[in-house]
Amino acid sequence: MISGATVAQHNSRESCWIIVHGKVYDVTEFLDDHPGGSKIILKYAGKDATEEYDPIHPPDAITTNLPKEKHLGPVDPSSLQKTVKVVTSVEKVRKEKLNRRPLIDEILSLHDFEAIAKEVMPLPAWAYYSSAADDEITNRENHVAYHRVWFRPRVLRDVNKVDFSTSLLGTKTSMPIYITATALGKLGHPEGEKNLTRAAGKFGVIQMIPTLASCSFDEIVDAAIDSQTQWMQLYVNKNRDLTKKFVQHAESRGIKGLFITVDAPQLGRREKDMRMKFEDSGAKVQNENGEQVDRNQGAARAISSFIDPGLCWADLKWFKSITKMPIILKGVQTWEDAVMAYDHGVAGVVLSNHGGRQLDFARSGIEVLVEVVAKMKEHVPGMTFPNEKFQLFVDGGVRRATDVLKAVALGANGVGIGRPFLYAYSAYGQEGVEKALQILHDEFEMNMRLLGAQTLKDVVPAMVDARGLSSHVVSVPGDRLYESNYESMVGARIREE
Ligand code: 173
Repeated sequence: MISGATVAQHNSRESCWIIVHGKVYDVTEFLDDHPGGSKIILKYAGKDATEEYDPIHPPDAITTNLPKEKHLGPVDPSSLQKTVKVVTSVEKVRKEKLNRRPLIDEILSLHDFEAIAKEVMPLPAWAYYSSAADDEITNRENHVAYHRVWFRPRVLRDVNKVDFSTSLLGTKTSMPIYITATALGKLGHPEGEKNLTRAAGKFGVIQMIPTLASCSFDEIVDAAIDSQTQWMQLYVNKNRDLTKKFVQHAESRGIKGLFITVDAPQLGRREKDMRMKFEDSGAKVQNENGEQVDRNQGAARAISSFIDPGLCWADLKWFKSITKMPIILKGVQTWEDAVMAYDHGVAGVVLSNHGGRQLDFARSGIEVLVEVVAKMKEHVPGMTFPNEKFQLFVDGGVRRATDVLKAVALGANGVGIGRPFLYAYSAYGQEGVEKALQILHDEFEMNMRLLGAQTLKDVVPAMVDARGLSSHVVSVPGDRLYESNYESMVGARIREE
């Protein structure tokens, strides 16, 4: 057992020990190799770094990356000085607001979770989850695009019973939605992605596990019940051996779909998040010590440096040779690429712009869906949508079951929802995610009735008027709930002394 006092002596660049989950590690020689830079480790030199470490690393990152001889052993817990956490006034206000959250029964829509999460989440988590690329035009367009699709409901169709279950990549799901992949789940809640797994299991909904989850991949799979289906989102590593290991491990653990992200050869600039980082650490001290990595871009940039920008169509053959899982390309944004994906024999595409976090002025998934369906029908005469063999998914901006039903009417097999579930558990834990799924379930039931659809087969193109979808200049009533949650960007400001 190592005493806390001994650890505390190793508090410099010359000798740097840290404590993570009760174990002491000598990271002196690792400092310059740390993808997130040395400065952040040095902040915790001689101290317990667990709290900072947890959201941005899988639990085994330190044990696998550090040679055995640098694992110094357990720290004597009784020797650790109880660190008096300095609670900032911002933190105090946040905690106090947490006690004043509305009862979960008072939450009526996914927008409500966002409104509460914004108030009660740690600021860096809110900045990271809510931020998007550049001027966030695509981020907002993703939601607004659904306002350009209107319904043509049918009447007198006996909607006593309605059934909106379907099957996605061969798995039955209670609703035509799935929980899509989002990174760094523990920023918002200590249980991170497991909140999503457990709620998805209860509701018979599929969860896509992110490559850059805070929980380890196995922890997330272990949190699932037997009958539960999980997919995996893949960032392709420059080191293909590592990618192969990861993919084959996922397959051996029963993952039912491999979603390769193709819209992020480089991570987009999310200025709200970046500005938060400046304010957090003080712009004056940035880039001391000749840091290799630009920490200004936040943890996400640092941990994404392994992603291969050289990934290309020719690689798909290799992926097919290493796995039998269906392969889906996540982040297709034109009909040309959808047709190429089909010709390369993949099982589907996600029409997505990464929640507006990558290329600003990329079009919304729902708009791309319409052109993809039309051009695929030309490409393959007789092909119909939704199609079993080439599945179309859409994500981005979805807040209501009506949004999902519009996508289904236009030919989507299923729709991914990401941020709303993060907000749900950041505000209310697993119970929040369950409530969010229940809200969607209730919305589906009512809207199927109001549309005159007994099953999703009745939700056909004639049920929507999407003529205005590709016109980006239309005036529709504003969405007040959405807009009151949307946080306006602020420009550079003079620092207070
Ligand atoms: O959108 C993201 O933030 C994202 O996909 C990502 C990618 C790499 C590291 C962290 C997050």
